[in-house]
Amino acid sequence: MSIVNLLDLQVFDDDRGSLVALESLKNIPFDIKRVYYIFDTLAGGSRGYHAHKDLQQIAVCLSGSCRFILDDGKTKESVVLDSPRQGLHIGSMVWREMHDFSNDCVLLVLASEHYSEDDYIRNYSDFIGAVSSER
Ligand code: T46
Repeated sequence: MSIVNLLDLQVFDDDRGSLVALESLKNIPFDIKRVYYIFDTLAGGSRGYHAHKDLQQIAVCLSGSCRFILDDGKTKESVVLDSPRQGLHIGSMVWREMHDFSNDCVLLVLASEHYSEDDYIRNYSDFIGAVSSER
């Protein structure tokens, strides 16, 4: 099974433009506790390089594009986000990296929990150790 889980968001297109609504436990499969966005990323810069113990997130590229690498410790996959019509669902215990940000990239992220540094695994060896012991 692929670890890249792209959700097609319902878009209300009409002659004025387009609108997408994101609702907890409706088209977003968790209760949204936090929203953040990433913008003004430097050319050639990369972000992420961590996993979360419990957090679930949906990332939507509102403008421009970027590329995620997702890794569950067994499989590593790459996916380009370049549409506000799709959301990438990132579950817990998935290592993520973000690369290839376009100048105009605005990345919106919906999170299932409030911010907690304790939920992060920022060392790849620790991540591999944790997923191996779960199996
Ligand atoms: C993720 C990817 C997709 C806060 O204070 N509150 C927050 O809610 C967040 C997300 C971050 N921060 C602080 C912590 C750091 O001092 O903002 C700073 C930058 O965070 P970080 O280096 O973790 O950013 P990214 O882009 O590497 O990762 C972020 C999220 O942290 C992470 O959960 O999955 O985006």
